[in-house]
Amino acid sequence: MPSSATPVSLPTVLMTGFDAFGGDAVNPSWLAVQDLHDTVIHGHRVVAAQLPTTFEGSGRILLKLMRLHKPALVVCVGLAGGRGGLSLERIAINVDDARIADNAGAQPVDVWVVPTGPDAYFSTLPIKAIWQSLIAAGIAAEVSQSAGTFVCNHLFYVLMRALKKQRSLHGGRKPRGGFIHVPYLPGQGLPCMALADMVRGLQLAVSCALTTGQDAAVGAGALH
Ligand code: PCA
Repeated sequence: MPSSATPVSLPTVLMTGFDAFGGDAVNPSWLAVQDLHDTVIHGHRVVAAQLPTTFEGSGRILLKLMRLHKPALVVCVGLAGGRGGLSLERIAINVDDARIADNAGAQPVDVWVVPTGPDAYFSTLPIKAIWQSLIAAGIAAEVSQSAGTFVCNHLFYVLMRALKKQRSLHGGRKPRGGFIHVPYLPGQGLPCMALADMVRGLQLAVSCALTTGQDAAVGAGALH
């Protein structure tokens, strides 16, 4: 007998990674979030999407995905070659300043992300609590004070601006979000991290963001 119960659709977590850029063959940020696509974390279904490494396209597509999925949480991920662990970005700044051209050939220098926007937005992820849970799980991690001035910072700024303007959803809680940089994969450069650890770390970060209200009060000085 067919069930009369209406299938309950789960709230969504939107995760994004970037395509390869700057001469690299792959971008671990996309490989890692792709692994989490369609998984369920604390009653939320993960939707993973790849964004182009372009100033123009990345933000535009992110906003479209946010309108479509109405996520309770958004975690954007990118590669930061040279970082030693998962970098929990604290702040997005209102400047594009590209050392290399993006994948569309654009290379903005010292221009605003949003000319009328504030200087910066803070992540609304509980970055200290996430840091603690990653270290407890044996995954290299740090709180980072700069996401750079290339496409990742640009996307982070667009994300935080969009979240700031949103009303509360899901039981009165405002959707939260932020940005996490991952290191190189083994063979891509040093320092590096295995893909499985990146995936486990991002899953833990999502889980922590969905279950932590107030961030942990641990000083940045205590993190190293
Ligand atoms: N990292 C770049 C852009 C795309 C990516 O994965 C950055 O850190 O800006």
